[in-house]
Amino acid sequence: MRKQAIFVVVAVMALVWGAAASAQVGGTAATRLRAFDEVPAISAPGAGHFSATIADDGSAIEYHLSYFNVEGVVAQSHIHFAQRGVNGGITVFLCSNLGNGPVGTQACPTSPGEISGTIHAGDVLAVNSQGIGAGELFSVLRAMRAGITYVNLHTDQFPSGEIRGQIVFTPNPIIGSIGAEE
Ligand SMILES: [Cu+2]
Repeated sequence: MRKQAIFVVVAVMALVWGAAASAQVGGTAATRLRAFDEVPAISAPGAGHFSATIADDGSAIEYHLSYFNVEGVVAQSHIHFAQRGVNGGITVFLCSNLGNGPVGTQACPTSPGEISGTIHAGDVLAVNSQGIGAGELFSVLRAMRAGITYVNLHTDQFPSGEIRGQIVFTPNPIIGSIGAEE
């Protein structure tokens, strides 16, 4: 009987803990961009760095992207949805010089260059063939936490991408304990 009661208490605690953990979406995300990570790989000297902070409530991604030694004329950059080694759809425009992004898309500076910005739900594009709906920032964040998003920088010389990096997510430490959640 006593053992059973302990089991129930532990099970309930695990459930509460699990709920708290799954609500924890805040953290940081980063990647190095390089030509070798393109699919197929490209031999070019360009490199870049992407870093981002994801709000604890999952409502925004603040990012910074820099790049240098890019050979082609910078055309556009996006966050894509796919695992390493696979080319996937565009979920978010980071910048574009082609006039093909959503209203408000910033221009990409020539290399070396850097941009920063904030992504909200309204910036998420549908990738219907891969199950992401327009505005589904939570889907992008879920993919980002799982390592299934990448940043790609496209140039005129390499239109499908010249440098690329798979995004690695690091969650914020869970502050407080059970019952401390808002
Ligand atoms: Cu792209």
